[in-house]
Amino acid sequence: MAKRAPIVGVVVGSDSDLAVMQRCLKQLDELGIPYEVRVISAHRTPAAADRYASGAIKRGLKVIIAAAGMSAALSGVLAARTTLPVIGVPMASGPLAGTDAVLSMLQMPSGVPVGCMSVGEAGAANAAIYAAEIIATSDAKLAARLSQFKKAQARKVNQKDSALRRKG
Ligand code: RP5
Repeated sequence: MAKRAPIVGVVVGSDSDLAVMQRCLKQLDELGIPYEVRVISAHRTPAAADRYASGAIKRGLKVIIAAAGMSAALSGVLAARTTLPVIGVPMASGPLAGTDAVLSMLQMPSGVPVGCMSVGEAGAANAAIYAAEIIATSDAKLAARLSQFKKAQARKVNQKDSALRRKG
């Protein structure tokens, strides 16, 4: 079967972010969303960040997920150059363990929005789900898969609750 063209662009500021972002890629796979992964740095490769964001719509992307740590400018820089929704995932890298990254994503100036997820693995998973929710507004099949995902998640919690109550 031919590989489907990516509709989500996952950009990491460094390859050191990739281990945590595996959670995002796994979640995108599970939801059946084709994606691409790039290492692009707002500070170390600013021209590439500019090119990537300004060409993203033309290449068929619907959402960009940007993960970065420390002084995390990546999501904001990408958002500055596209009208696609940009979802930021703060990485817990560096001595401030993500506090710095979360603040830079939360404190975007008016006119350049970035959707800021939680720090680390939970944020990585949520970025994939959030991207899916955006795309699902015009994709009924994906909306159905998301609904199944949420039901399965609730079932798992209920099973744990029942097991605990059986133990007494
Ligand atoms: C950020 O700085 C990256 O997103 C990464 O989280 C952090 C450290 O990068 P490396 O020094 O490990 O490449 O730009």
